[in-house]
Amino acid sequence: MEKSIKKIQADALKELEKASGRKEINDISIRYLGRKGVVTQLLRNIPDLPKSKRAETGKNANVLKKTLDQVFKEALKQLELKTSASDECIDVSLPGRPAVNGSLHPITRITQEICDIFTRIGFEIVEGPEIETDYYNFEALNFPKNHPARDMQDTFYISENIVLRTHTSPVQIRTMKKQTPPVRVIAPGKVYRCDSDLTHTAMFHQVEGLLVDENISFGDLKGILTTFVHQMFDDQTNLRFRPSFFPFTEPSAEVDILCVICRGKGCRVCSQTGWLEVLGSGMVHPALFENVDYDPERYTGFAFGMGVERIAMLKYGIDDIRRYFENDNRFLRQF
Ligand code: 2NM
Repeated sequence: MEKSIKKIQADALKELEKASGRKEINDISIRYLGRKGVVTQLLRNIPDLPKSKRAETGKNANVLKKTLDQVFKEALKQLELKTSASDECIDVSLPGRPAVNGSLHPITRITQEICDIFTRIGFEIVEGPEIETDYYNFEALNFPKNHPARDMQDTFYISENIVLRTHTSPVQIRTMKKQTPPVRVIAPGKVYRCDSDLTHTAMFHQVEGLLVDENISFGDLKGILTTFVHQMFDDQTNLRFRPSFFPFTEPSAEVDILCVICRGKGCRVCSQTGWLEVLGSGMVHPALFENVDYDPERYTGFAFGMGVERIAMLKYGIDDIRRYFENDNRFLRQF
């Protein structure tokens, strides 16, 4: 019996030496230690041995069981280490993964370009809340109580007197209430209107500007906005000032540029007019000065506003406003 225990161990180790895979090691383990395994049978037969041999053989058989158990476990562990080492090794000859560069959203880029042009000529950037009171969004800006823009159809109401701002002009009112002239500010930011189709989204971006001082004339408005258009598009761009109406300015003018697509001949983009509207503007209405406690006899000023999406569409030749908000990287990467 003593001899057979030693032989069992020797056989097992010899078999293990030849084994290469996980399955082979497991099979050997089952053959020796499994329910019908060699060692298991041996232990089961111990009660049938002569009494004098039982204790000694039992002890040796248990040692064999423990030894083989450890040896098999160790063999599996070594195999694991060897395979994970080869799985995890790095092929240094492979080309690296390209690092993808991020880029600014076209709306961010154009907003910054507009702001840069105006800050270079002395304007300051101001910001304000996107949730506004009826007073700052409409009342202080000289919108009459029955003005259609105040309609629930056009404005997002949070409550009777609280709205999502429909333009960034309330920021200019807040600025004028805080400081005295001269005031030279531009207000960039998100604005909201209850409106969406091919050319309108419920949220869009605006930059509005305001300049107030003594002796500011419509000539100053034309000079500053001509400089802006020449820097934004190119300095050969033809532009015109066309009479218009806004509640907060009098007189008011729309600024058009010669159509960048057809050069004035008339096409689909300019609706056959040869001109594209890029800005709204005008001389600040004296009623606004009253509302912010500026003396309308002493101060005059001009204001203007533009939609950033629209400027970017004209500059980059984008034909659908929804492209900005689809987050398709193939589109966004180009800017
Ligand atoms: C426009 C057109 C004309 C404008 C007016 C003001 C304020 F608050 F100072 F009076 N800010 N922006 C203005 C004037 C905006 O956008 C089409």
